[in-house]
Amino acid sequence: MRILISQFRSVAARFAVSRALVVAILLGPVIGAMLAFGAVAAQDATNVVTIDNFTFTPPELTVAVGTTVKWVNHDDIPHLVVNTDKAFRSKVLDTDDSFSYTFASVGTFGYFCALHPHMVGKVIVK
Ligand SMILES: [Cu+2]
Repeated sequence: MRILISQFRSVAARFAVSRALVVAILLGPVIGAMLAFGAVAAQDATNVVTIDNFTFTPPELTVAVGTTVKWVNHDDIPHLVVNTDKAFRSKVLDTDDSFSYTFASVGTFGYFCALHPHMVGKVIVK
């Protein structure tokens, strides 16, 4: 009887280990994907200017040379992103449309919406 119990414990212990292994194997890619998604999301968040309620947010963004900034229109009316010095100009951005521009030189790049010129923002490239 004692032998039977110790055999049972050994089987139970092995089962616990294998179950932990299965959980680890299953969760590995999930956690990896979550980390990768988090990294991408974090990177995106810093370089995105959202357009909402006739406002560019953040109104002032500081980035390093070579950074791509993406403007996304969340308003239900169209907007544009036009650089004051004509370095870049988006097409008309409808709801959820986006425009990206890569800043290749240092400077301060003011921009506005050609349809609503009171909407202004700037990107400072260092
Ligand atoms: Cu506009």
